[in-house]
Amino acid sequence: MKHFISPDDISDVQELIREGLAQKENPFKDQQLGHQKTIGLLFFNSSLRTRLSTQKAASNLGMNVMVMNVGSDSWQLEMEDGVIMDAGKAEHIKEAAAVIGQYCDIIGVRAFAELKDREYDYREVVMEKFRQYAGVPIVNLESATRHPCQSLADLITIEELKTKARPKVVLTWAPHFKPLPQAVANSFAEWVNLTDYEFVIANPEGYDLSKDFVKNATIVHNQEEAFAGADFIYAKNWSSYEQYGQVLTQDPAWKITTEKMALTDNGKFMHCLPVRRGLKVDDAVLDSPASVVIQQAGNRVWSVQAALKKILEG
Ligand code: AN0
Ligand code: CP
Repeated sequence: MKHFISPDDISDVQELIREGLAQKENPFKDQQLGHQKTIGLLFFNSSLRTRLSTQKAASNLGMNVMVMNVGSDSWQLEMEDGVIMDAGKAEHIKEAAAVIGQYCDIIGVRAFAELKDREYDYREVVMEKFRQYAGVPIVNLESATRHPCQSLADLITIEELKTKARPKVVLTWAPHFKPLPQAVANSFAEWVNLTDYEFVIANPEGYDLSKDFVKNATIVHNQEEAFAGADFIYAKNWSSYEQYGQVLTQDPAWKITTEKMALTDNGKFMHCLPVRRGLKVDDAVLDSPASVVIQQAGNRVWSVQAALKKILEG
């Protein structure tokens, strides 16, 4: 595997899930693979899970790890070509990515959507510039439109917990007051579409995700209807794709409650975290045995460890 930016970089999702589970079973089996190799983790945005799980996975593979918060620890980076750099940004991505590529064998990048200009965000400018100029493999630690390390961990978790060959998986929008990116939801849809699960997406009118990610998934605008008989409820807030980056509603009727979970077939509750208690989901759901969010976050180590292994193998 060359990069881990989108599912286009992988050949077989089931094989990658199996590799994640094998890493979980035996975390140090490939410790020689990363010996004397260095990974640089670049964060344009905050992180708890991605930062620590990737650091841990890389160290399990024997790698040296360097972490930098871009912009606050380093210079601020200019992404546009052909500009006269007479404002705040002191360094261009062309030099910065190429220089970091001199120090690292793999580079992980987190750069969220700005949610101002849909065309700009969906061009994946930051990830593509790193791919273009770094000269080494790039791992997507959540870009403007995708979060593959999260999605692979989500599928690993579903595979561990499913009680049916073909579980019903529901991605549901949940309320939030702040505009959040579509990346986690897009990516979850994109990866579930690589499986044979029954897949339903529930969101209010105006919140349909891009067709490029949703493909043939069933979209409903009635949450209760979606929850009926579900095996997995994956909650996430996202801002509108249609009216780009806007919060169109904060309707508390979309919050995940015990009553709604009772409509499922003993369904498990999933969320990528961080989650705002009481706003998106009731404490009673998060604190119930149905919630698998900690196991899911734990699996972030094994998902990225599987991806790093494939890259180190070339
Ligand atoms: C981010 C998002 O929604 O994309 C990161 C989630 C992993 N969440 C927040 O900004 C709260
Ligand atoms: N789920 C996830 O990516 O969490 P962080 O933003 O804390 O890394």
